[in-house]
Amino acid sequence: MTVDGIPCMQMRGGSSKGVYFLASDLPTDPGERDDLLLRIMGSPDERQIDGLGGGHPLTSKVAVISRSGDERADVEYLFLQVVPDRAVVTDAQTCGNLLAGVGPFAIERGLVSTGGDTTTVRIRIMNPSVSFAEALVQTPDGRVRYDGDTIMAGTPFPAAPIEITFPGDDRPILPTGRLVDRLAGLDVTCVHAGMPVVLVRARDLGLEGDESPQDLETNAGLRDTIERLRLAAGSAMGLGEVRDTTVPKITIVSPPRRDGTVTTRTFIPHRVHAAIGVLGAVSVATAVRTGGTVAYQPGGPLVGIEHPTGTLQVRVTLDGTAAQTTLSASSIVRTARKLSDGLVWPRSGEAAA
Ligand code: NQM
Repeated sequence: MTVDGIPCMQMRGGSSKGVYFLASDLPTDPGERDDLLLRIMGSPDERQIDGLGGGHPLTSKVAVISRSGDERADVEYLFLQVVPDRAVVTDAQTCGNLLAGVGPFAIERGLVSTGGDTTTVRIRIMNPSVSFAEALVQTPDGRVRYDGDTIMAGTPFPAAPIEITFPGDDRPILPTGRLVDRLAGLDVTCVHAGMPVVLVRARDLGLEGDESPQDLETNAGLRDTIERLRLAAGSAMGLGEVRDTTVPKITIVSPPRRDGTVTTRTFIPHRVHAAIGVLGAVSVATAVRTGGTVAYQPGGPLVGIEHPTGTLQVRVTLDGTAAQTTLSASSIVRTARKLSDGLVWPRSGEAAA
């Protein structure tokens, strides 16, 4: 069977990299769509050598964009994580990093018209948990501008800033209703302010908290503990059986080493993030500013999240106190870059036995 090329754009979005599609260029049936995406990205294969995926969860991501029927949004964004080494495509989480490319992609594909030097793109997020975001994209001369001076930790090169704001809602950020839970023998805080995250103190795991991702990933005992904790937290947080999903994330917290508020290392959930996810960082920041959690630090709305490749600044505005805390707004600055625009040909064969 001859398969025609499928239009797509490759973009770096924040500190991740992915393939962006118009929904109308993909099958509407989710099973057929996911099968096609596995064949486009090169999964299942740790190296994804036969596809566009980069052999790591942060470079094996897909954004599906369409015009929105909701009057509160211009476009809809569905994020799909294509697992590199397994035949799994999951929509259980969104991705705040690929989100940075959604505004530019929507403008490039003519779904949103530019409106002056900057253009606001209103995005409805179709994955569970976060529902809307607004992205302020630089658009001088009616075109998306990618180059600029903003350096974003986790990406070595400067680019044009994209300011992303998330409205909050009235859901408590602590899904278990407790500031601290005892799970898998550890005191942890389970938080969900856009991304389900379990916070655990480095010292409770016998760690300093500033170990390299590679040292953490190769520590077999630690990986076992993290997975036991994750499975227990999944049901405590109402996420059900999480063995085959990419949530919750586990963030190891310790005191800041530089000018930030907290040091983090995040399992996403089996590899360790080279930086930290955007909504993961929003969740961590809300826990940092909520009295009584395992990460509490008093202070204002700006929280500096230190991670393996720098510091990410998140602004959070909270309402309520203790277990009743809610998030009323958050914002973050990201950058994005168009890498290629063209057609992709999916693999047709199955893996050799
Ligand atoms: O938390 C990685 C990333 C992400 C997700 C992950 C993200 C977010 O850095 O919003 O952006 O946690 O799986 O792209």
